[in-house]
Amino acid sequence: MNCRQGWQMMKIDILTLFPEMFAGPFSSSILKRAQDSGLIEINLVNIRDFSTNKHHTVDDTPYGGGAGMLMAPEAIFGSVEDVNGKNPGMPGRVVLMCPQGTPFSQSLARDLAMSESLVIVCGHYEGVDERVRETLLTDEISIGDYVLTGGELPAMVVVDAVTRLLPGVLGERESAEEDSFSAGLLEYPHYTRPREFRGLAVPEVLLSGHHEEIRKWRRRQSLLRTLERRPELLSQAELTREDEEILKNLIDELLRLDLG
Ligand code: 4GY
Repeated sequence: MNCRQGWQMMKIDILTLFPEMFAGPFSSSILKRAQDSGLIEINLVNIRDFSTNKHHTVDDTPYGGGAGMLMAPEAIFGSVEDVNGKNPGMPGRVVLMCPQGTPFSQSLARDLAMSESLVIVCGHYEGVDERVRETLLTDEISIGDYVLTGGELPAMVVVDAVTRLLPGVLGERESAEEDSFSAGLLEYPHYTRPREFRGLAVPEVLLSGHHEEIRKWRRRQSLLRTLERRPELLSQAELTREDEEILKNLIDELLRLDLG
């Protein structure tokens, strides 16, 4: 429920201690165009504005001791409640970017793209007070198994991946349909002009004009790449009978290469 209709703009609130970090990525290229044409509205909120102590601090030491500082609950609660109050009737998703979250994926991006609104909380220091997790969040998302200095870069990744899926954001030419992951496979190799570059030729089949042969070659290359680089994706991919036949042959060939 709380599904956005395609014609409605998506409201994205980003709660951060460093709003200036977003200026470059959000004012260039497709994310800029999406905002200018009213398909998304990005609202940057400085969490520090919701600190109520006289030095405007937002961190504190952990109960129980230990090194490092935590983000205290007060300013995060204040900023989430402020944006929720300004988005009446939009109980959208409230996401914390953190390494403990659900692994981000194209399918999670598709799911988020259906939400009316997103609130993304960018964590800092050693982490956030657990009561933020317990009561404010609908989601925790990780962009990968590494630790960054804050949730800002991950928030940009999520906004980018979600925005390009919204109807009207990509033109016909850039369309998301044929992407990597749209069928759960890696992309086939691409070539543009010239036909020969520094002695390196473009595969003959791509110059042949035989559309069926080209389609088959591309599909086989997608399957080969996925098998070699990301075999775990194959169990979730949408495979036809033809794909399974090609895969069987590829595995046979690879095994023969290994032995021979
Ligand atoms: N990886 N995926 C990530 C991250 C920084 C300490 C909580 C990640 O999403 N976020 O590394 N975030 C940490 C820093 C507080 C956020």
